[in-house]
Amino acid sequence: MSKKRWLVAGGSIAAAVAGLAGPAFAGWDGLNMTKGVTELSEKIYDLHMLIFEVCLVIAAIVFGAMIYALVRFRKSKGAVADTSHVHSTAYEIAWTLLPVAILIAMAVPAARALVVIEDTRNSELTIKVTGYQWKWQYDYLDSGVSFFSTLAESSNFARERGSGIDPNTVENYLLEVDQHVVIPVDTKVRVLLTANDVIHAWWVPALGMKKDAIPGFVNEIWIKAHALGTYRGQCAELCGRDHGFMPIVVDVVSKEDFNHWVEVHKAPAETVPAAPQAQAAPADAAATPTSSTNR
Ligand SMILES: [Cu+2]
Repeated sequence: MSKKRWLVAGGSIAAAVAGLAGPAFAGWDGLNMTKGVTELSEKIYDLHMLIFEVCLVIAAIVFGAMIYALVRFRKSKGAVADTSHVHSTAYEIAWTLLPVAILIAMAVPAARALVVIEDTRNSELTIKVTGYQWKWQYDYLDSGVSFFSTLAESSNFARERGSGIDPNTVENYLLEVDQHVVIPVDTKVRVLLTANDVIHAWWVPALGMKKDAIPGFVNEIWIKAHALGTYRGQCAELCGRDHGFMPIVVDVVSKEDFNHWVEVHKAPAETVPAAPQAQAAPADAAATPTSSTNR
């Protein structure tokens, strides 16, 4: 191929790549993982970007060298294979040690992030999350607030076959629940995850963590959100027919608003057992060993 034809070919490839990259970059935020709003989500995002950049550099070097060699030493230019480096011990050692060194260098920040992720000490609040087919139960262990959170009626009506409701007209379709989880901002919240039937997984992308909720096991994650707002997620473990209909909605509110919310929501729990205490006691006693053997 003449120099001119190479230039034309190169130019059209570049144009094609630019054409593809244009729309892709417009939606880049949708392609990449979210940075989220918690200490952990940002750590995980930074780690992800660091590893991604290392991969980009490696790819540029490897493909650059490969393309250069293909073009520069092509047969049509009279290149003859150089066999002097075949089975070279020095080369073998170099291309074994170099990747090992890169992997170790990447493992250091990854291990550091893992240690922080697993460290649930010094949490200020604990919420037990129990997965059911197909809803979530939330127990605030410190204050006794407890409730179930199920798919909002607006989504539930629209999802039914022949409902006549256009899902596009439903706000937060399949991402809205009747009872939001409420957590205070800038507070380390420990979340205990378990399930009462099959395996579910609790996942709110903006909060950075996703973990399985497994019957008979208690998994834990922690969240420390620094931005007020409403964050939505879904069950992330195929758990049966209505797996797609058990979303998660978390409200991050100020500490004052959270305390107020706790006061409002724990009030009925305190007044209800007061009257039938004598009746409830044997039922409780009978229920406790069963529930503990189930664990
Ligand atoms: Cu599920």
